[in-house]
Amino acid sequence: MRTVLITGAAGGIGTRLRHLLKGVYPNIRLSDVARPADLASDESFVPADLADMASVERAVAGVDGIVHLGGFSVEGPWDTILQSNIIGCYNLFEAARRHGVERVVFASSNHVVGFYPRRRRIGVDAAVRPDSRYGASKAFGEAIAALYAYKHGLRVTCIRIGNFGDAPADRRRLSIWLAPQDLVQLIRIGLEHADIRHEIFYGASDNARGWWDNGAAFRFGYRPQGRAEEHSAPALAADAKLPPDPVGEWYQGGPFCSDEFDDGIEGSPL
Ligand code: 15L
Repeated sequence: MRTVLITGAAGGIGTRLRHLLKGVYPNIRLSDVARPADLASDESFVPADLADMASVERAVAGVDGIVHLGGFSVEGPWDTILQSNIIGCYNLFEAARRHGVERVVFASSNHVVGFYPRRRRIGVDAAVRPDSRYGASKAFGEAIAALYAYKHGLRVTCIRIGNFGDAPADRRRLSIWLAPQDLVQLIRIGLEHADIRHEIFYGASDNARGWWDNGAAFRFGYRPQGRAEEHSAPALAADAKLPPDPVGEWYQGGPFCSDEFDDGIEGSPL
């Protein structure tokens, strides 16, 4: 990979990645709707609104690989999700095909499978159970990724990111935490591993309370360094201050499940 584009470069994960990936690839191009406030003189930036194909094509032209973080990263109104995550994701993959991009790493989310109970351990082959319009849009992104891999030969890796940050924030995040360096490892597997064709990985660190079978990532050499349990005391203390949420506490997606919840399948053992 000589030139790698990071979309959503001004967002929370994008901002960290810009710094962590510096020097890893000869050229890194950043893209977002608005220019990051702290852009350095040696960083290249192309503005792009994901819903506008022409601007996405300008951002994508000439790159070998893309880390697609762009889009709306929490639950939101349908039109926002539609523009950013549905139309935007289609535009990104279609622009990648038109410009002969070799690889895409797609930032999917744990909310694709949020409606599995916490007591259930799932792999990447479990049927999707999105917990929100946001989660459903990420499932759409995974579907588009598979389409472009199987039909057009793009090498694609979808990472179902748990919760990215320096430390897990509460009980739920002890199970789904993803340390920044571990995300870098997963992205580098997606961009560099010779055998990648189409893969789905869970974006989780070495979490003793984890819910996911991440065998696929391990087979590609992933060796997470972050250990959630080392942060359990502050995470549990923070958790004790949260309001009770029986539905959210049952399901893996937490508050994304209880938000707008009515007459759903509450407390299902499966
Ligand atoms: C996500 O997908 C969101 O982007 C992030 O903001 C968190 O809410 C995270 O999931 C989570 O589940 O904690």
